[in-house]
Amino acid sequence: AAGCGLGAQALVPPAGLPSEMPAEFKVASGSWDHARREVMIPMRDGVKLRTIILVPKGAKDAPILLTRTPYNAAEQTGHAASPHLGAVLQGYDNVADLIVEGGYIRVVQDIRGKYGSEGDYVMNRPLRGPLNASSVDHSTDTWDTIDWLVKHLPESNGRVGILGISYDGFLPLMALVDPHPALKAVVPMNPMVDGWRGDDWFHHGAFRAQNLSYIYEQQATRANEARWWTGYHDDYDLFLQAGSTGALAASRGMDQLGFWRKLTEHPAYDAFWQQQAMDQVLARRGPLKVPTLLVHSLYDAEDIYGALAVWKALKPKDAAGGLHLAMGPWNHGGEIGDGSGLGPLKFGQDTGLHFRREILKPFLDQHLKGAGQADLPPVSAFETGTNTWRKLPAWPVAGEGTTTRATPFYLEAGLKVATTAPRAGDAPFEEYVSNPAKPVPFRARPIQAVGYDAAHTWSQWLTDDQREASGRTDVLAFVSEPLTAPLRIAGEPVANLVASTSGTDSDWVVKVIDVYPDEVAGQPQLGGYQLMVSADIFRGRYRESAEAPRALKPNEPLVYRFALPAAHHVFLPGHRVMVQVQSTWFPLYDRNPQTFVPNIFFAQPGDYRPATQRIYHTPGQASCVELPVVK
Ligand code: PG9
Repeated sequence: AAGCGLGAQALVPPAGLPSEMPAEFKVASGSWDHARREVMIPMRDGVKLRTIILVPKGAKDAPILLTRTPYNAAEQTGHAASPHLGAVLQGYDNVADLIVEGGYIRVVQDIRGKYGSEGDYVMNRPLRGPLNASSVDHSTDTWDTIDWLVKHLPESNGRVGILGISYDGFLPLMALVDPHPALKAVVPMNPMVDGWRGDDWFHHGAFRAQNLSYIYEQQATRANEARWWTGYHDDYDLFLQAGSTGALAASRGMDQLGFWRKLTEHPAYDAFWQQQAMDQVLARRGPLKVPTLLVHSLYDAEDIYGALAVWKALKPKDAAGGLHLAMGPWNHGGEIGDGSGLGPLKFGQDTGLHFRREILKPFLDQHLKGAGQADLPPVSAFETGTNTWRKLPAWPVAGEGTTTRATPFYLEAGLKVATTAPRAGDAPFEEYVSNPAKPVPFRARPIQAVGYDAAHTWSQWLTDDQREASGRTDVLAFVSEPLTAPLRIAGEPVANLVASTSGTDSDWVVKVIDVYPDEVAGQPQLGGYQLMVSADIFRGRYRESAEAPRALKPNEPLVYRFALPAAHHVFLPGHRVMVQVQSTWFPLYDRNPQTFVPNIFFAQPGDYRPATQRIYHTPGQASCVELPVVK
């Protein structure tokens, strides 16, 4: 029956040659050290969620460790084709060593609307309420899932922990809303908490443009079959050629995607974002009901805001002491892997293993296995610079008998940083031209798209050497004299810029940088290194109100005060404190056209204009960064 053009199509199976493929192939799992079950768990609205359950052979009274994910449960429980659970779990969202050694039943579930689960998909599905008129959300789906698990897994001890990274760290926070009684431990790792203030979608109102590809792939199809395409080796070119992010998204058909439409309809911090902020959602519900271990990464390139925002919101209500915090020198999710170093940095120990063995394991043993009270301090925090784990009574404090004081480090004439206030008579400001046609690359070009395989270094870009930027005329690099004593900081630096722009809108990027000595005997490649300790961007139109953007008055020195991500760092003697200021950070963030437009997502080509920026440093107009110095 084969004919030209019919190719491999067999119109009718030729008689006399039966298929070689069995109707249903049975995996020979006799030698496996675990049983693999795949079930569709019914939610209260009838939608069924694909749930993969891995039960260690011979399990009895075993605790359950659950992860819910939009990133494919089959992949997360199939990192290797192996009969050994440890090999199968080597990868995202699993703490494989702890799960295997602890004899846990491992459960990973596709959330509603993604991969093997039924139902429809809504990005970070909000709680039932003003943003969700349906009868279900991640709180109810988790409740129904846990209820099913404890009733259908006779091998379990009826105690469930939920943990996950990022989006999968946001889902455990949802589980804390009306928690199921069998939920005994919650571990949100690097959770998405507030998408506008400082997590994945915006930072202080500037849009994280490189996440377009994520939205495209997550929302276009149930199993992410539609892949983002570019045509440029350098993401800098893709985004610059496209003009606004709205134009790029439209060229990719993203107007079909509900979340993209919602993003463009809510560029400001309105009710859409305020009502989703999980730190506030949980704070409004009163004291924590389930022991929770928040995990924060100091070099988190994706959700550097969330965990500490939840800590700040809930700790004051935590009389029972059920809330703990672990903070390490990791990238986003780095705590589940080898934490011996990051980029050029070496920490002298596997900080990831320390976290799993000395912090996470005692926490889970206590709450899921009924082991004794874990000897855990409220805060376990790694201090960079000295490479020291510290057990702290709270955060941000630096330890017993210490106080932390917001100390101004002033930007001064001659591109200096000093703790003495600027003097009258010095040059009143520094000036640079910010040109949207030549935005400052956020890292050395060619800039890769966001990616997580071995070929991508996205996950460590926060440790990139900032010399790339400090040599540019559109970046101001203020620097101190070499320190003569250690400078220890613990908490959030706060930028206080007195700045003007010749435009009517502007972004301000402030970076606090540890400048290494010109030569470093122990690690020559760190000679003169400019390591970011804390950095963020602020979209000027929101300086008076995050909810109601306003045009800036041209050439008017205005105060911009905004928090930078938390640091727990010691600037060692011989190092210097640098503060860099610039007005673009591209293409991680979209460009501010620097003329006030109703909606930057849809700025027109003619709106993008160069602007002359001034950073003031005179008495009364003294720009500074307040560092949380430990006394
Ligand atoms: N927080 C990660 C992310 C979310 C949305 C866009 C890009 C990254 C994550 O869940 O992996």
